[in-house]
Amino acid sequence: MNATAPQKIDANHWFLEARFGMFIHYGLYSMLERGEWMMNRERLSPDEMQALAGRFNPTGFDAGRLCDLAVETGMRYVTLTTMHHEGFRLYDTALSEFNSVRHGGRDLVAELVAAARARGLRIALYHSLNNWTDRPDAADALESQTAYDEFIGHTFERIRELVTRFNPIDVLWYDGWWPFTAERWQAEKMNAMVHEIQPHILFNGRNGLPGDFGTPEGHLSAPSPWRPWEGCMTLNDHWGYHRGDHHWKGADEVVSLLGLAASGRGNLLLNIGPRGDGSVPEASVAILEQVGRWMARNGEAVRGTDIFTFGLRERQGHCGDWSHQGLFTRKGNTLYHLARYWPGSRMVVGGLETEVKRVRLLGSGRDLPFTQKKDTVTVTGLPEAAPDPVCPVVEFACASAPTMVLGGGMRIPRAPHPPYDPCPSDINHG
Ligand code: JFZ
Repeated sequence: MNATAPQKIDANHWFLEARFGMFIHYGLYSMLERGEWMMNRERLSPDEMQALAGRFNPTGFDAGRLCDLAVETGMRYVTLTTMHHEGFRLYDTALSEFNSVRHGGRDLVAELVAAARARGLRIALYHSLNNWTDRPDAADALESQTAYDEFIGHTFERIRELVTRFNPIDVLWYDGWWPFTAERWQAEKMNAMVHEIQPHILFNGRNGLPGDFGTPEGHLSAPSPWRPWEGCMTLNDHWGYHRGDHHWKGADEVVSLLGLAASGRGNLLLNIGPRGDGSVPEASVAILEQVGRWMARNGEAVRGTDIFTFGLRERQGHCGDWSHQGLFTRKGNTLYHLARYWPGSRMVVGGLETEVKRVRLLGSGRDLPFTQKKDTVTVTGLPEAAPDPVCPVVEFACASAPTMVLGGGMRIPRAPHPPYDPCPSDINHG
């Protein structure tokens, strides 16, 4: 039995259309205000965590507001940490007292699932396989067969209860696979158990199996060969709320991440880390609102896009080349240029191998004058200053599916040559 095959994500699957989701890291750690790993990094005892649970009071956690924010940002799904590594469950459970109903009187997963459903958002539940509070823990399980049997039994029970209580949901997002491989997690059996309860559910790849979609780490490029994928990113430098982290990404950086996801036909799962009381830091809200305004005007440049490689012929896979002015995405015969670095009233795009029929500034509805000579298009009549506060998009309607090729020299040589990149190992990271 192979729980990962056949592929569940067909051409019309919601996951391929979603493009943009909200990751929510919330738990007891949020009260500690130093990221979601603080219990581990500062060696907090179970007693200290119990005391913290006694004070858990998520008065600012507003599932409706969170989901409204996701919708307004142009997101199509939400991914919530139902239990992170600290082990605190944000849902009602018969299996542990260490939960948000016993402490705080709220089933936050139920609240979020209901709010998401009411708004037509898809739902992904993050769940850490191991945790630092339950005994036996993963370290015990590694050292003793009896502990292992008990540990795996508990893990299976927990997952079974989760997908039974929250049914249907769309994605089960495993994490915390330390210290086992798929085999020791009995991951095939685990997925099969979940499938029996929710046949449609998608799995990420963090129980050791490839899962239904790829999860690139630290970069947002499509797997090679392509398969459905999702890249997750923080809005500052931490997943869980950290009082000292003010290193926020600008809306323009978020849009670039979205553009990267779109050009690789993948999804961006963008994180927010609510504070201890569940309220969302104002800085996060402000960024998402800006991104939302950009999406309302320019969303078609990232939604429903096909894979587009602004490419070098000699490269394999989906590793694209770069532009001095921003990213490119494609949908059918249309090319979108996300011009993060605005050139002024005249824009030149070289390397285009397709005939351009029409050029427009997205959101303006006005056709722009342009000329095309060989592989180079020159657009004129553009505003001198960037016409969008975040990232203007110029749309090129083409006669056929656009392709772009540029190289390290001024023309593509008619003879084979090594890649221009200095370090071949950087090229095939797909
Ligand atoms: C994990 C968690 O430990 C972290 O707290 C957060 O929830 C994040 C989304 O997921 O962190 C990871 C997981 C995988 C890798 C790195 C960090 N990895 O594979 O390199």
